[in-house]
Amino acid sequence: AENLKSSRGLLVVFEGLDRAGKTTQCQLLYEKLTKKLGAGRVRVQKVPDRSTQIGHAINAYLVSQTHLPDQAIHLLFSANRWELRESILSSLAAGQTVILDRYVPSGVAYSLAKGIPDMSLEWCLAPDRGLPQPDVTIFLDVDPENVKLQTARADFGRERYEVSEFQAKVRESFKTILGDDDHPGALRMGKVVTIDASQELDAVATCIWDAIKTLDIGDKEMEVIQ
Ligand code: FDM
Repeated sequence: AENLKSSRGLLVVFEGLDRAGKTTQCQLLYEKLTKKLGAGRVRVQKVPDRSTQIGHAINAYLVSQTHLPDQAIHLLFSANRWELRESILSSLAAGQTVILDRYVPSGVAYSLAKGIPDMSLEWCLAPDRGLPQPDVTIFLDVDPENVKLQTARADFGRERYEVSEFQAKVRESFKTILGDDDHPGALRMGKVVTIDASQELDAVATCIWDAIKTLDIGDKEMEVIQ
């Protein structure tokens, strides 16, 4: 994978509903890329980053310890991404590939799915404009009805947004944001690859690797989300 050896690191985003397998696939890709590129050349960043002060507030909201207006939690999620901006950019500049486990599309998709009239697509997207634009976005697509039935994922429902009717709306929002074969998405998120994540873990990993290894950013500069 010579094309992976560009001077800056790649910014890779994983997106999808809760329990789509993002965290597992982030780890598998991390291991594969580390083998190719060398130790320390890749890192995974979970978004939201629950370790910061803003992250603590987000966590308290997600586990229903606190109540916040929908607009306020939306802006906290965005602020949490802005907190990460500098470290993402410096990693990339130092040649380290950064894998993000969720990013801007989650921010927009979950808020939009609430169906609040004052929170339009435009409103939801505005605070994230200017954040680094990924080179590739991998959307792990699952049917929320199937997720609910998987016994291995029995702890589903712990957190605020883990309700399957809501997940179905989030899935539609993701499609609006990321687009599909026939429609361009509302957001420029680099090369968008949708993968049927109901397949076996290894099959999903293979699809992801196929998308990554053919990615050639050459000398492409980082762009921002517009
Ligand atoms: N989520 C995540 C949002 O609502 N907005 C965001 O900007 C982000 C990044 O928070 F339900 C939702 C998605 C999920 C929850 O995500 C926490 P993790 O992946 O379970 O930590």
